[in-house]
Amino acid sequence: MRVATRPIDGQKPGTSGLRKKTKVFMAKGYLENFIQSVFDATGGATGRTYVVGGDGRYFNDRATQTILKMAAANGAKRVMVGRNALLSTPAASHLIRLNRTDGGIILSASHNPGGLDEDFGVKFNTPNGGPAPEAVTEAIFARTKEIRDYYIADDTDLDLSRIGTQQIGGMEVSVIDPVADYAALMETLFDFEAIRAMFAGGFRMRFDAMCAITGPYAREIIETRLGAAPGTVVNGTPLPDFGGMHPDPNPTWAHALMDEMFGPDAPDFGAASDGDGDRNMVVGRGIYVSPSDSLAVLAANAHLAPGYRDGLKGVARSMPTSTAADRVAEALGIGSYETPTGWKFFGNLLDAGRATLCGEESFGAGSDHVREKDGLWAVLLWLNILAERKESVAEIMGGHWQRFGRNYYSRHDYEALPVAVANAVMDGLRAKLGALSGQVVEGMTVGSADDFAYEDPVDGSVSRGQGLRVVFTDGSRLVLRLSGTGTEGATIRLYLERYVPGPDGLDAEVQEALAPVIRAAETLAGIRAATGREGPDVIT
Ligand code: G16
Repeated sequence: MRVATRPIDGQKPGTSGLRKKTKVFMAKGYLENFIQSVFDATGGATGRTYVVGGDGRYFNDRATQTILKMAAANGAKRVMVGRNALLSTPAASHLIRLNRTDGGIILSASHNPGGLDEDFGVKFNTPNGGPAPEAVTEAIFARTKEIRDYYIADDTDLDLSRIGTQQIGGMEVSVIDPVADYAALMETLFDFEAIRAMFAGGFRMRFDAMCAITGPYAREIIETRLGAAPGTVVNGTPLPDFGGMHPDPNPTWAHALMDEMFGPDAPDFGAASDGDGDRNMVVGRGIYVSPSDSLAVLAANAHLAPGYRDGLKGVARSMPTSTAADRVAEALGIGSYETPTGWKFFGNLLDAGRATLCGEESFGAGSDHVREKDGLWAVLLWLNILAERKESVAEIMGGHWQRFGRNYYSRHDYEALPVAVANAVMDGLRAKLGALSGQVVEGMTVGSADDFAYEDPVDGSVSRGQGLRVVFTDGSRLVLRLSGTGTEGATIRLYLERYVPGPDGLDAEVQEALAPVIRAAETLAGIRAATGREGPDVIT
């Protein structure tokens, strides 16, 4: 059935797909316009195969039914969908690759809260399993501005709770177990035997799935296959509103896990993951591991896991992520890459075999096993490393800093600001950048300052305006950028880094160690002065 429609403003994908309030997505034609634009901008759906699934948030089920009907009406051959329309983002990426489909549609607003009054999102992934690169998202956006009609099958809903194959308008729909293929992939990468032995020896862990998609995956892999005690996984049932939680694994939102890990009788290891399962937070007993440090430790120790025994080809990080991983890459004699924020920028490096591991300060890490960041993968690699090294998280971190020095690191978020205020802060600092070099701020000399631009070393594409950075001659850095994933007002992210080579000064409190850089940021950018805020809403 052909339905006449009109372009809807603002369907521009951000850092990771199109994210809006759920009610916006539920409005007449909104989802339909975007999905039709995805098909149109990628050469049409005729004869094609796709993977479809999402993180189970409110509207996930109904949106999936709409997408299936639209794929059928657009002539797609086959769609694979997770049971009850559930798939974690990394599992979807794996299925796209495993089944060589023409791409996938992932329904998620990631770590943003879910519910009728919260957030929803749609992301298109290309046949390599990764988020569509900028050229593709631009083409989709261009199409949303000229769309005149969409196609949708006039069928009844499918029963997505039933594993097996069904037909809709001549298209085959395969409902599959969302966990099985992903769990099998993890078994090829990690030494399950060694991790099982560690759990059998009394190792205790807490995994907080935050009522989001990773629950079923973590229960199957960590409790059933690896033998962790029942109850290791908490908040393990995905709920449409994530139980009212903000499924963002950081010390602010995963505070229950933090309290337990810093409390009496803490387990040996704690971890949490986000709404769609691609983010992770790792905590040891009494020690929080920053995502930037986690990437560096994973890079330094990955060879201890069977999947990475032959070493790494290179390590990539997003620009605002601390440079800790670069120091490891240098020691290993492998390439290191600095990309803009957004997992889509890692795809070419992974496809070209230049990088094996990638990571971001925003609680994302992953490898070339899929083309998304992968929360559970990171947790399993940590478990494999702990099983091999037989040291605590604190001992591993201490040893790492002794060897490489420590990059003290933190991110300060100022959320839901009026867009004009946030833009004024950015414009103010941007205007100063050219004259900063050589200036002394808070006792530190500015070595360089610029608005980050990236030239992709594989396809030569250039992405400009990716974040304002001020680098001091002692290696300290501050970076300012606007979030591309929020749905309300603007969020300023201030990234702060200070390097201490050691052997002394490696055990300071993070915010204290960063104090001069925090002060320099306020002197240069004046965020508090401009916003009237007393401090950040979230500190990671
Ligand atoms: C997405 C992207 C990440 C990015 C993060 C934060 O993660 O995939 O690459 O680092 O957003 O982006 P921003 O700073 O623009 O808000 P996710 O987990 O939300 O898909």
